[in-house]
Amino acid sequence: MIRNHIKSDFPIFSYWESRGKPLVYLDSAATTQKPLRVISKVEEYYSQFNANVHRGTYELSQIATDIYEEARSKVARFINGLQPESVIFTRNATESLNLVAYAWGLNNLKEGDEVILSEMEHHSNLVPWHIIARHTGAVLKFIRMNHDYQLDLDSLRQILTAKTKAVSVVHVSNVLGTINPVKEITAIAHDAGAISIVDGAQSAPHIPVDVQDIGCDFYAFSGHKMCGPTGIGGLYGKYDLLEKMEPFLGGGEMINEVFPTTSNYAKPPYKFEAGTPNISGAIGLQAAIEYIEDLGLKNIEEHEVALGDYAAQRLAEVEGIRIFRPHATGTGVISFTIDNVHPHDISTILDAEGIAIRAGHHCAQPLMRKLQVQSTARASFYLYNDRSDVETLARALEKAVAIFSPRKKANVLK
Ligand code: 7TS
Repeated sequence: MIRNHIKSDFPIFSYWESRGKPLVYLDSAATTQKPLRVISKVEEYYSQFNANVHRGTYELSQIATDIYEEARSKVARFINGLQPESVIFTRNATESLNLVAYAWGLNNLKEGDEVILSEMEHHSNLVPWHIIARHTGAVLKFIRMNHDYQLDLDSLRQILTAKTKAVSVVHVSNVLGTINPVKEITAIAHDAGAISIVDGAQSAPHIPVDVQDIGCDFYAFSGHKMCGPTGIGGLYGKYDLLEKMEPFLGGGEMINEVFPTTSNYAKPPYKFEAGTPNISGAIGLQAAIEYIEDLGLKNIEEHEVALGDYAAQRLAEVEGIRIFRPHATGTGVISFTIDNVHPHDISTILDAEGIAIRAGHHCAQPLMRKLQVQSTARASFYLYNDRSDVETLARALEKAVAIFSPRKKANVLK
């Protein structure tokens, strides 16, 4: 069980109100709110320890470096990475996935090679591969999704060939909440001699993640989706692969020696951290991980599944609603449409009630086409949400339905 009064850890819930109504924040899949503990840690860093890292010989810089490296160790332990050096700090999951596509893909793919993705990918795990496929002549293939919004592993086995070099899939879908069997997918990829890449943007914040158990070669995530600051994320990579890879960006601190026309590079993770990193972001991320760990990831997962199940059940009562959620694996993400009410209208009506949801294609246009919708409304729950938020949402949706139903409108507006 998750403890009570979590909202009071987050200053925004006492500051922000919309038209006199308290904030009901249901857009955590986009970004989560930040607890005071994280905000204070960032302030403490800038107030007391600010200096650049890995370059100063003075004490303050060495302390800043130690704090930054401690954050890396914390991230490694959080996802059970074998060693801190396997964790590269990036800006976000998008940058992490681009790093793999460019630094691994450009140098390991040739014409006719295949990269397998899935039908439920976020654009962050599609567009980088489109670019790399154009550069290399590699071919993209897709694991199919079945009617219960789950990936069909038989379709993966069918499309795998001797030319498949990488399988890159989302761990938890940001639209459907489906938890994909990434351990099994990784095993299938490895059996075929391909590497496995996991987009963990929606898993690291919500479920316990063990990259050694999954066995994947790369795992990407964002700090801002797990109570951390924006502008900090990470990429876990198997060290031997990272060692063999070319850099992604060139510049200061990623080098060993530089000559006028050539250079050679530092060891990972520094080879992939050109320029001054987001030091305060890494420190804030460590504080976020400590906050999450204090609550317990198992508790967070149970809390969100229970809330998601309750919301799915409660929202099913809303007239004309269609919910896109797998039966087998529940999470705290609920995408839906309502007959005759555009998702943007739903969002606008909810906003007037102080409820923040997202409406749109959720950066997953191919998935929208597969679902045969232009867009959906999406409520995404996190550790600070509770049943009263679900109730407020359900009541506001009933109001939205009534507003768009002339028959009922008169009663509601009375
Ligand atoms: N992968 C998945 C599965 C995501 O949900 C997102 C962001 C990303 C990658 C990219 O994360 P970023 O931190 O690099 O932007 N998803 C969403 C969303 O669902 N609504 O806003 C952003």
